Amino acid sequence: SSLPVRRALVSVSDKTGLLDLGRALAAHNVEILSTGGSAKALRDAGLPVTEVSDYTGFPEILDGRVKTLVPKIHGGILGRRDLPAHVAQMQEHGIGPIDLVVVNLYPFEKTVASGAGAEDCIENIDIGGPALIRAAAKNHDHVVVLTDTRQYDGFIDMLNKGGTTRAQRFAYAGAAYARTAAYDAAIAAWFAAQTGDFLPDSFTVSGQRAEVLRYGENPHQQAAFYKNGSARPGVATAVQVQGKALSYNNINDTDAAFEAVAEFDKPAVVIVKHANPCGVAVASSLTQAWKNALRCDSVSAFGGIVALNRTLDAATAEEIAGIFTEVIVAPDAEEEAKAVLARKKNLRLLLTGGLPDPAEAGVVVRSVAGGFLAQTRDCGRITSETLKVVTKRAPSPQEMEDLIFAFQVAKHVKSNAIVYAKDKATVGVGAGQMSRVDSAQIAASKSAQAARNAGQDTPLTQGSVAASDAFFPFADGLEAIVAAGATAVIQPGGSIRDDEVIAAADAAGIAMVLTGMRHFRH
Ligand code: 93A
Repeated sequence: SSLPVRRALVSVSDKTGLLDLGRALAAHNVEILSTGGSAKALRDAGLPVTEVSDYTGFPEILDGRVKTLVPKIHGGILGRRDLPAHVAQMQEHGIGPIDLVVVNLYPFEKTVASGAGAEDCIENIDIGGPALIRAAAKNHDHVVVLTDTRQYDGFIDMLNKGGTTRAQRFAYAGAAYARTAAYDAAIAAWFAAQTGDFLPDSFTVSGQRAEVLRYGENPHQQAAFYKNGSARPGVATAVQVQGKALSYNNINDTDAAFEAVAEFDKPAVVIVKHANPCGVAVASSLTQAWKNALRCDSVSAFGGIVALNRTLDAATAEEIAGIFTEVIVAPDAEEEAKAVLARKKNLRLLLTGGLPDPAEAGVVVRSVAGGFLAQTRDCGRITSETLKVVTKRAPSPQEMEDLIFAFQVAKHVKSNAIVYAKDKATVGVGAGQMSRVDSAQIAASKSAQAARNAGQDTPLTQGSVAASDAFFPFADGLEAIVAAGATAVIQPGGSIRDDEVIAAADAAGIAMVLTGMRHFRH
């Protein structure tokens, strides 16, 4: 079901690879229509080419601002070959089908980067090019669209093999819209930069709509929340039942808490402070999970964000309302629970209508100076089948359950992460340290403090298990965990000193399992 190419429209600012592409098209007897500069380059190389103005019978006007913006071009791209009415109208108006559109845009980004003045930048806003690209991409059932010179070689291969498949045209169409979106984002960013202000209303990231926030991470920073229209249950789609408007930090922390709580099937509670969990528990009821999560670090939980993976009931709401909480997020809440929370005017209650699928594919983005980084979401999930016991002692079934729980929590803790857990509740969380040993020790000493606060002398880490988000480069991190009283450890493995680490575990008589999967989170 390959689609052959009979007529192409070529209009490119960047002439890289143009002649090779032109030669390939000529070799396949493709009629080439082209605009001024592109047509000249092809003609100079001896390739047969028809000027768009000759083809349409309408000259390029307004210094080239109107070259291809005519029905004979756009009709030829947009007409559906499978609809008799479209075919008839095209014939009636003398519009021939165009099967391939090769366009790269006026170099707006390069012009801005060169330090050019405003007039020059504005003249380099391409209007006709994006129109051609978007039209061709829309009609990808019948039209191929190339928007990047690096696509030419692959396309020429397809042409030599008889044409393109629908899947290939679909992929080109997606790339085309990504290009026009990025192009318009660059233009919008330039406009925003001209005023010297961050203007969330005009500053768009890939066309996403912004909601202006009162301020950013700190009061002297401006901020906005860009929602991408995804239906994923979470902070962007939640209904706010009560409370003040969410702040930048609230949104960030709520997201961290809700994504973490969605990892668990049984009733679970996650308490987050500063984007890190300070208490996580799974239990037979939400109330019990809340109590167990709070026990881990009730000091940090003050002013925290609480996420639940079940409909919030009145008894649990009553418990949570007992301490100062910024945000509660849950799939739903019983009317009685809402009534309990209504007494706390400032507390925000967010209902998401469901839980996100932790395994759902997605992309996460962060900015760095001069650009941004994108990666697929960390959907990795270990299963008991893929774990490898490497010590003389194997974990007991109960330890194994806690190990898996602790590792799932560690995935949501900033690196270096060490998580101690017992009976499906965290008893110590060490987050965000530059040294893994520090994370292990800080979690243990916080846990000892939590025990003292509760009037006990045995630290909660005594008899717990521990998870490490990445391997132990040396045995010292493992030794700190042993010193805290843990009896089993889960970690990815893969260090060149794994043998030393395993020997230290054996010497201490503890069990160790390797996951083969790392959960860095920076
Ligand atoms: O000025 S435009 O916005 N008006 C148009 O009708 C138009 N058609 C194509 N710019 C337009 N183009 C752009 O011209 C293409 O996107 C391409 O970047 C450039 C190619 O011009 P030339 O072939 O004369 O070098």
